[in-house]
Amino acid sequence: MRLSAQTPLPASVQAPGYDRAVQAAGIVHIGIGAFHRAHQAVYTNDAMGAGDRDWGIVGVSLRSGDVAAQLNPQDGLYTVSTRSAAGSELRLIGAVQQVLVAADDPQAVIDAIAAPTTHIVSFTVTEKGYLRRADGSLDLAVAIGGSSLYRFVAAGLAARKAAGLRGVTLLSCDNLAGNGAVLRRSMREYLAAYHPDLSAWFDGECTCPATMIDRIVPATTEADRAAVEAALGARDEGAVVTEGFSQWVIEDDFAGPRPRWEKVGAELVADVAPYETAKLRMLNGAHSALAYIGLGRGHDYVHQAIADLEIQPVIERLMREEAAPTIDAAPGQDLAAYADALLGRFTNPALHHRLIQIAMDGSQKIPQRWLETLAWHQARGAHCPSLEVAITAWIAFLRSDHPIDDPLADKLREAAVGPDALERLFGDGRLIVSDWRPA
Ligand code: CS2
Repeated sequence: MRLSAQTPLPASVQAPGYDRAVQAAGIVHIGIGAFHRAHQAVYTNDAMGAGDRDWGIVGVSLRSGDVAAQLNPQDGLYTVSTRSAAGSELRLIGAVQQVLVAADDPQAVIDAIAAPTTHIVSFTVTEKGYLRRADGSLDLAVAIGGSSLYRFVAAGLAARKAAGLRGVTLLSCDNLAGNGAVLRRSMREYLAAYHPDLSAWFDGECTCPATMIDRIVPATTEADRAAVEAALGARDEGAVVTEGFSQWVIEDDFAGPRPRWEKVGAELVADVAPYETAKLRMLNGAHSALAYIGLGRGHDYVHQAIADLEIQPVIERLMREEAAPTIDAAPGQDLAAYADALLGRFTNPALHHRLIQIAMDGSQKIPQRWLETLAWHQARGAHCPSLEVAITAWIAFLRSDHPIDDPLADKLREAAVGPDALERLFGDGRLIVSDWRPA
């Protein structure tokens, strides 16, 4: 039997706790992968459980029909399993109402953004989904194409303006430095090129808050689905598996109403930068290093790589001595305690987080995860031995027979062969643009 609104829940599974059938959709979320379902959708579900109303989520996949096929036959319902050494806990999440596939029905996506009940359009489209060139500007030729977020947002905003509706908050939830500013800049460049009539309205009516998002969400496996089926008594094709930890820090700059996410664990702050920088350079920086060094040493999972006594000191040094000093901590932000907590999370043996999942899209991740730290130390005449090991491991990975899943895969593989790989990747005429230069 497939999970649906009719499924009787076992007593051990926590139910949504509000009447799903009467909630309007207040959020359109573009890029509804496992991360969104284990993170923002859970906060939103819990805000409705705490009494907020009309924050249902219309999920959008830009290209693939997979998530729509998982969730639509289940009335948008799915489970989140949190796993730790202490055991596993299962919850049913009711915030998602339906999933649209932009490639199949573009007008439905535009209509959802233009609906009067919609106040927030949020995004987890991964680093490469922002379609920026290496210099940070929007790739206008690609951005006018079929699977670009900009096309749908611009058309939805144009319809809102024409109908005399207010603007929306555009909320980026991707691991980019200054994700809100990146989205605002790219949206402005898109509108200036293709919808100049909307530019001033966008500036006056829409905001793009920065966010720091954090929860480790490995790709769901068939074994995970089977375990959920055994506990639930129904088949959940949309199941997601994650850790107990979850963090969301949001810049308090909304164009209109929003769920009271702060009632259910999110932090609304004036400046996200110290949290975001620490997360990118310490957590994600360590993750990418674990991925390339760990794969090179024959490991499959994060918890195996961090248990390797050759690797663990490299990661500790990366976080504590290389990344942490570059961060201008917020009052009360304790970076040493943060590093301790991260080691504990990486060690979680109940979470099977594949290194190859983290290794993908290195060209899009490495600048904000490693190179900003390297440039900071270089400007002070210092070295980063751990990050240098990590870069060497990345180059070895590019030369290996692992499949390279990266928008620059062909160019990277070509640049990585031969003795001048560092120069071709990071030197003059480089593939990866940053302020760091190899010595
Ligand atoms: C990981 C992140 O796949 C990756 O690159 O580093 O997805 C990481 O698990 C999340 O950012 C944790 O919040």
